[in-house]
Order: sequence, then C-alpha cells, then structure tokens
Amino acid sequence: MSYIDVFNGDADGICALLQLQLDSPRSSRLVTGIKRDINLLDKVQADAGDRVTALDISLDKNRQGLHRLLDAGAEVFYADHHFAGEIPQHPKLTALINTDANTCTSLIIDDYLNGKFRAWAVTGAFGDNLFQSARDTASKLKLDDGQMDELHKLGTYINYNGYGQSIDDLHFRPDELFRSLLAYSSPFDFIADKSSAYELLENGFLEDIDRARSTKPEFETENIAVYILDDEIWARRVTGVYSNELANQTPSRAHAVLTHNKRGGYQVSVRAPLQNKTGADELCRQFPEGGGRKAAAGINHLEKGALPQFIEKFRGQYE
Ligand SMILES: [Mn+2]
Repeated sequence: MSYIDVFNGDADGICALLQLQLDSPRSSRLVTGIKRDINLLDKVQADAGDRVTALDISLDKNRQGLHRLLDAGAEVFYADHHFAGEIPQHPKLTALINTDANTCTSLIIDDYLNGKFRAWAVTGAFGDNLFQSARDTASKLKLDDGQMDELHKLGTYINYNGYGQSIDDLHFRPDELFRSLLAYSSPFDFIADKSSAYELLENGFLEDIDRARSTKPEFETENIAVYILDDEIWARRVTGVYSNELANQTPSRAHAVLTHNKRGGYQVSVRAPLQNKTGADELCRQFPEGGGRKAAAGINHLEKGALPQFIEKFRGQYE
C-alpha cells in the first residue's frame, strides 16, 4: 500500500497538504505542477489499497482519472472548491467539496482537522485571495496586526511561486517548496528561520512585481486596461499576482495582462472589474484556447496579429 498526494502547486494546494501531513505524517509520492497544471490525476497510477489524496484541483476536470483510480481499487480522499459537477458516489471515495466563493481547499481542511494547523490554513486562504475569509478564520488565533500581515505576505509569496509557463520558470518546484515547509508546524517558524526559503521567495517576488509595476499600459480607457509584459521569465512568474494587484487597485476597471508564450504569441490573463465580476469568461471564450470563470479568465495562446481584435472585443465587453 502506498500513499500518493496530489495537489495544486499554488499556496492553497500546498497549505492544504501541509495540514494533512502534519496531522498524519507519511511518506508519500507527491504529484503536482505549476498552478495551471490541473489535470493531475491523469498522471497518477495506483493499485488496489493505495491511498490517493487530491487537493485543490477541479473534480470535473479530473473526472476520468478519478474513475480510473477508483476502478483500480484505490481509496481516494478529495477536497476542493472548484467546479465539481456531479460527485460520483463510491464506497472508496471521500469527497469534501464546497464551491462557495468564500472558501478554499485550505479552509476546508482546516474544518476537517478542527483548526489543528490553522495558521497554515490562513496562509493558504490569503494566497488564494480570500482576504476576508482568511481574517475571519484567523480571529480564533488572536493574532496581532503584524502577525496577520506576515501570513498574508507568506500566502502571497507561495502563491506567486506557482506561476510560470513551465516548472523551469519557478524559483522552487512546488513539491520541493512543500517539503521544505513541512519542517515547520507553524508558518511563523518558517518565516523566522533565517536559513529557510522565505527570503528568496520574498526577494524574488519584490523584484518581479517592481518590474511589472513599471510597465506602461499598452492601451487604456476608463473601463479597461491592457498591459504587455516583457518577454522574460520574471513576467511569466508574476503575471497572476500582478493581475490581482491591478484589479484591487482599480476595482471599477477590467484588466488584461499579456505575457509572451513559447509559441510566439501571447498568454492572456483577464480580470473582470472587482465591482462587477462578470464577463471575463464570455470574452475569452470568443478566442480559441480561451476559458475560465466570470471574474477571472484567460487565453492560452493569442496570435500576435490578433491583438487589435482582442482589444476591440475587450472594449465591447466592458464599455
Ligand atoms: Mn484554491
């Protein structure tokens, strides 16, 4: 019998698994990837009796893999907050799914473990941009403002580390980052340890976001803004976190941040205005390789020549 832990490579996925493994230490095979790499169960081979844990990856997107594992006789523990569709009924499946917009996988696991490693759960929620839920959950920990801020930053940095076009773009492979965090039962110990990865993450984040902030918009009106970041690794790492920052800064406006992909075109991240979280998916679906949610969506590959067409549709969506 072996353990296989499958998790999204962002802060929420990592902090969910940290809580579970701190609660029941085990040697397991880790299966993860960059944040966008969500079809993770396709990569898992398991036999009868094996225990598979799947965290922070849409059940709907992993349905085939899930059925294959259950058919093989594996036991599956599944916790997530993305769209799940119909949840299979199976004696070997435990599914903790909650698609409420104010929760995330780290908070689902916090409930499941009765708050045993709550500071890690709060870190994951901050990383997933759920500021209010993170603060509400943290209220039982009686943190001061400085401590709350520390968890907020750490969540942001771990989340930032998950973005890139491939694992090579990242500062740390998500499985490697997970293993180094696992040495700390509290995130405050990780932050305080001068020999930990914390400083490297922080410096990397601050350097990348500074470069992004100095990029002038390619196109802007009162209602939309389009940014094209340089064709550099830093841009692919910071695009997601920077899109969130822009959205928070000007909540009445929609934003698109473009990076150069390896196919000679653009990868596009769209954020709907925070004050009107609609239309991002509708806009992106008009392009091949576009999709996402109402508030946040994207296009994996936009031909460079199609930029004017994209801007026109973007204006049409929000003006
Ligand atoms: Mn999540």
